Amino acid sequence: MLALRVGRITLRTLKSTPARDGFRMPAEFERHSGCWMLWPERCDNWRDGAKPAQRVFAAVAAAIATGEPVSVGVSAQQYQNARALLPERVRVVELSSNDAWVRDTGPTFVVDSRGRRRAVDWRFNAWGGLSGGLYFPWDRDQEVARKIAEIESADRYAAPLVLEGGAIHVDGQGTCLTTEECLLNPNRNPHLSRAQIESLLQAYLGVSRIIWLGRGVYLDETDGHIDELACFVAPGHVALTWTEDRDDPQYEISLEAWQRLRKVRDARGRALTVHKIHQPDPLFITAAETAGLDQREGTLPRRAGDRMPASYINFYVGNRVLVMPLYDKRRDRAAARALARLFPGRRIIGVPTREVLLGGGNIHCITQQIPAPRR
Ligand code: KQY
Repeated sequence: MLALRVGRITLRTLKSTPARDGFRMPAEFERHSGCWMLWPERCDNWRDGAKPAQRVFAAVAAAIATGEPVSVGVSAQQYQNARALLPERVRVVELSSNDAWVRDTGPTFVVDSRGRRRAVDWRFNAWGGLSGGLYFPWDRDQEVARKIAEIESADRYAAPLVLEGGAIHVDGQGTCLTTEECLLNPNRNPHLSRAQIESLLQAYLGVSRIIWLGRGVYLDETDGHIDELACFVAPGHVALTWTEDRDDPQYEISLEAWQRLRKVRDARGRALTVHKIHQPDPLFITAAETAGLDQREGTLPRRAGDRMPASYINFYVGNRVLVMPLYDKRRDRAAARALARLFPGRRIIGVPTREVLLGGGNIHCITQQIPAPRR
């Protein structure tokens, strides 16, 4: 066990596992102490000097901050700009990273029944490393989880598994939802079998049942993160992105996920109720949008005409609000109504997030909840 003394608190890197120590990852819809985000700035991923994306990140932070404290990590160069664009109630902290996907680079927090909270620090390889990864280098991203854990005074488990937070969802009652396309992808943990990956998920998330879906959302550059495809909205209830268009390649993907979800049981033996949320109509990158990007070797190039992995599932469930992406008037309203029915205690706030989608993700990907410790 390595230890670091911060004031009167000693922060430890633990050699045990969360499950062995009685910790579990709570569901996102359980109570939070706060939320972390990172500030977008790299000009090869965020067009026009990242200015349009920064405005959207600020709107997301402002919406979440109505119900819980929000912290935003930002580079030294962007500190003053971020401070000026973010509401005063949002804490701005200097913290370097390679990009702004804290769902994937931040810690996964776990809690126990004694009111303690700890952090799981996964290995990160920029969604596939040197074979299929999205950029190089990613050394600062690898350090994000540890830095946030220290700021939050959380002891840390260093998990021996390449995993991004967007690749898992849990119900807080022993069940984890994930996809084969991502977690079994040879560009993540080629030396581990499915059974070994399952046992690491059990050990580090404190779950006993893994539900595997097949592929993620069509053309999702993360290799099919679950957080675009499906999520728990309550124990025993899953929301799934959906389309009725049989000619859309997403149709088959969603149908197969639905069929699997209808067959499985969760950790407590319950059958799952699946709530279909119709996807937005297909969205494509425009030439004007790609023209605003810097070209850089080692970064996945974006091409005009490419379809983006738009889904309403990539929302954030805050203490008082649910912050959802808006794309097109035709579909937004139905999705908002469906989410309002699924989260009756929360105000639904929609934020137009095309600028985040252009970077390859959405609201869930740019946020990371800190669960409230519970006794
Ligand atoms: O899906 C997510 N959790 C993150 C998307 C990252 C995209 C990087 N360009």
